[in-house]
Amino acid sequence: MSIASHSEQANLAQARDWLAEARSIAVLTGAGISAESGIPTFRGPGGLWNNYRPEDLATPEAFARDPKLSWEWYDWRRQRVAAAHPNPGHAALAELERRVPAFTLITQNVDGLHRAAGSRNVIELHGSLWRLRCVACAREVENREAPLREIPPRCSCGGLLRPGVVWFGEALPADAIQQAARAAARCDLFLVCGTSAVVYPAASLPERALFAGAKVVEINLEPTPFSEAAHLSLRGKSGEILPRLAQAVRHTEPLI
Ligand code: BV8
Ligand code: ZN
Repeated sequence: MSIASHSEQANLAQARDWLAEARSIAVLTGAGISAESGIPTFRGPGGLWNNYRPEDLATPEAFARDPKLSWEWYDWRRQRVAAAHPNPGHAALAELERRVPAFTLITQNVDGLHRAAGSRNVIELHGSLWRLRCVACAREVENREAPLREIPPRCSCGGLLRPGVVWFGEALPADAIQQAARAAARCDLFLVCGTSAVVYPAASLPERALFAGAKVVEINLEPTPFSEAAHLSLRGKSGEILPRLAQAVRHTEPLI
């Protein structure tokens, strides 16, 4: 644990005060919150995308061109996630949800670790690695095989199954992005955690909260394009910072 400088201590104290007063909180998380669970992030040091270009693999064209290659990448990621466990950052957000009257967790992650940590009201903007969808009959199935028995996996109708995630160029689920936008516009405190804030429309949510008058606190290992706009940008690991923020609401009785 790095010895925080005076200003970092002051920033943390300010964030804890806003947390203690908040009646409604919305949170946007990205791959950074799962990094301490051993899941590589997309960008930044050791990121997934460093070996692949997003355009190459996380697109409908890539899947249509070579479903086997696409599935080999997703099968590898599913196996990485299956071996991972939620970390103290996920747990802190699950605890916050139990103690704050209105709490919405919006995630870009597809690993399912927020639910595994006990979070209940989770909006998965980019879908889930564990849901598959048939390209022929559109049936959706939950599949936890790691590794997959057959690559590419097939639907009972014989059609090809694709990962139930949102690829570049694809629209996000309308209900998910609408619910997320509503939560961002209504909250009094918005936390944005472990995201490089470059993928839209998810990255527009912190701005929406800001314009609606919420206090916005970023928690991230490195600066992002949003760091300047945030009221506070706490530099460090989410697995260390979030539990220290959650302490601020420990005086309240759990609501559920
Ligand atoms: C859409 C799939 C339209 C699932 C993903 C030009 C300008 C603006 C926008 C665009 C543009 N060109 C194209 C677009 C649109 C495009 C986009 O935003 N592109 C970007 C790259 C410029 N967006 C889309 O295509 C979206 N769809 O716009 O559709 C439309 C509308 C109607 C009808 C039809 C079409 C779809 C976007 C979703 C793409 N899918 N993934 C999967 O395989 O995972 S995106 C991918 O990036 C993941 O979902 C990931 O969640 C997401 C964002 O990445 P992050 O989560 O932020 O992760 P990253 O590694 O980048 O950053 C991690 C951060 O954590 C770092 O800052 C690091 O420092 C920090 N960190 C690391 N460790 C820690 C930590 N922080 C704290 N603690 C730690 N321990
Ligand atoms: Zn089918």
